[in-house]
Amino acid sequence: MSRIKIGIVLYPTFGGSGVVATELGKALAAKGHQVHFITYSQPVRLGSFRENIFYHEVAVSDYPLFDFQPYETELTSKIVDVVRYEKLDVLHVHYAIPHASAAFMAKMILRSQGIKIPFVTTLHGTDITLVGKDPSFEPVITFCINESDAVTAVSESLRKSTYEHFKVNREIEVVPNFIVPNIDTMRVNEEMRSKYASKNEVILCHISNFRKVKRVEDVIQVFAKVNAKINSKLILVGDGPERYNCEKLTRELNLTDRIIFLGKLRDTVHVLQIADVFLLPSETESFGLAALEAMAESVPVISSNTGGISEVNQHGYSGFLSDVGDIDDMVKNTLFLLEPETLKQFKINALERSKHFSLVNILPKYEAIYRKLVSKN
Ligand code: GMT
Repeated sequence: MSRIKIGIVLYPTFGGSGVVATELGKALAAKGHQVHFITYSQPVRLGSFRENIFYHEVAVSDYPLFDFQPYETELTSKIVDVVRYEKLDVLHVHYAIPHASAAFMAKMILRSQGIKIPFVTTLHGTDITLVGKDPSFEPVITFCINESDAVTAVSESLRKSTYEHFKVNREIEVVPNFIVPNIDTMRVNEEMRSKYASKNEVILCHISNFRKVKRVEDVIQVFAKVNAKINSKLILVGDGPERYNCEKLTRELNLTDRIIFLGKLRDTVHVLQIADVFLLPSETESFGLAALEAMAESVPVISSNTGGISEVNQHGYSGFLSDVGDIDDMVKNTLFLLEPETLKQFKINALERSKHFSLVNILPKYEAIYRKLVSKN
């Protein structure tokens, strides 16, 4: 199988799209492809020196004339440069805004220089369900989706929403997110767990970017009711606009000794290893990568049934799903799940379900898309 030179354009932050794009690039590089990441700061999951991986930073200039720096223009110029001088075969842009329009513009510029470059756009969620629907973005998003050489969505639900909300007249392939095998053999032990909870306490966990859409206050409300019945601890990982409100609510509920705010963590595996249940009550979620990552560490999931979560978390098998905001139902399900024998079985099921999203099943789907485009070029 011949090596492909792929340019990956992504957000480098803690968001799911950046995590998926980075892990995909690392996996492609490990298979012998050459991967060039293009973004404004080092992707959080990129880590250290690895063969076949290159990172091209987009420097955002700071001219006093601009009230808003033209990131998309700087990104486009960087893409043109990298494609031209690294002789890339294909571009893969994650998150439509502004990556798909930058890729389209770069493609046009390169075409004027006699260079052909196809691009794949992967839709991740809020680029369609929240931001993309905004009338000020919509014409650009519709155009770029239609002009991409291939388009993928991370769930069937997101594919459907894209057709519902945009005048899209082309095929969108569903390529689900995936789990990278955990090569870290160190499992967190009882001693580490005991630092956060005593033997008779259970640990609930939530990981997110604390945006409104994640409904972290619901996590706290569910926890408060569960804790009233079963001695528990709640570990919250991440940071974002809602953190202040969540801390305030924690104080109002007198739960400061029960709820632990860890802030942002580069690697969440070890926290998941001491958790019993993962909570994801989001308002909208195109896939729910955080839930999948929990399941891969044998942690069953209590979630809302919005968007693509039901394609990941299987109701009554790897966890339970409730309507958005139905705190009482989530409490009922959590208490049921925490019955020792039930929990034991659901932990096994969660791990089993996560295997459906193994990297080995998903990587060839992206490789096939790249190959098809490269052979057409
Ligand atoms: O809000 C987030 O979780 C970040 C966001 C992003 O774009 O980085 O996540 C979206 O993409 C993830 C990876 O494909 C999905 O797992 C998330 O469900 C999706 N978020 C939403 O739809 C709210």
